[in-house]
Amino acid sequence: MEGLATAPQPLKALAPQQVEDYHATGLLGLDSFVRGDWLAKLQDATQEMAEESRTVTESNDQFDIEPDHTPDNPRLRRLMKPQDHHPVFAEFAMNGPIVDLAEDILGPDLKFHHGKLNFKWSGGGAEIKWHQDIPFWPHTAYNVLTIGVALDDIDDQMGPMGVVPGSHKGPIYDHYDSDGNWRGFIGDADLENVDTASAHYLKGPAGSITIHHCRAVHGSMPNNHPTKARPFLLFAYSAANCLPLMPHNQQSRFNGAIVRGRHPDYPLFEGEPCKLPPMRSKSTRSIFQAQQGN
Ligand SMILES: O=C(O)CCC(=O)C(=O)O
Repeated sequence: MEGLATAPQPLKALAPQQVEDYHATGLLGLDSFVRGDWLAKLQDATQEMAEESRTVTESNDQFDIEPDHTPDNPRLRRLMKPQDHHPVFAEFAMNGPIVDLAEDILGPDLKFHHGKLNFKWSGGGAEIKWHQDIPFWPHTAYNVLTIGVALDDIDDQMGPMGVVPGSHKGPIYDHYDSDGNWRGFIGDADLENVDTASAHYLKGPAGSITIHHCRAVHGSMPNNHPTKARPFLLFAYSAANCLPLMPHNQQSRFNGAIVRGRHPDYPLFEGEPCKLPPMRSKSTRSIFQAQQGN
């Protein structure tokens, strides 16, 4: 694949082998990377947000809720734009230790794309079907990645995210159905060509990290833990010369913020185009709404 960023020297958080592994497989997992104060502050902010969601009766620009969410029994799917709703999330996205990881992989000029906090509630919290990220938000090139932080311990039962190694070097699959409707996942016929059985699952103690390439095929099963939600904080970054081709689905004052280095003189273009998603609409507000149809 063309256009891979050269890792800056010296690296700030990763070993050279880890950067190489990321480029070879399209994913990287790091156990207990976020610790101490940062982890405690993120967990507290998450708890505050879950409490705030009790008053919500239908999904809005902040909370994506399951159909049976109630004040006594909140069932959150996602907090959209966590960076806009709590200063701890904003500070973490702009200056937290994960920014070094993004810089080590993408290079010194680094841009924030978007953030989300997927809750995947206990007792069946929604699956996320196999998909690639880049069809949701195409860019001029593919130096785009997402960093996920487990905000609680995650085990097999809790629907950990699985990423198919090497799939970032394969095709970009159609995320529309055969009638041309946006569905936000890869159809069964295409999935036959993806070795989902080889997926690497992010499990581990709270503070563990996953990094996945924007073309990597990934997804997760429902959370079948009887009592524990699976809060998983995700922030996407790109090399600064890799520009979004469509408006962001959600307006955030952080969209496009340069978090390291400088705004580039020229954009980077990679040859292979990505089919565009529909223009912003209710059905594209969150992957849960697109995939589950509610
Ligand atoms: O929360 C997960 O398990 C997967 C996250 C993801 O793929 C997404 O939100 O696009």
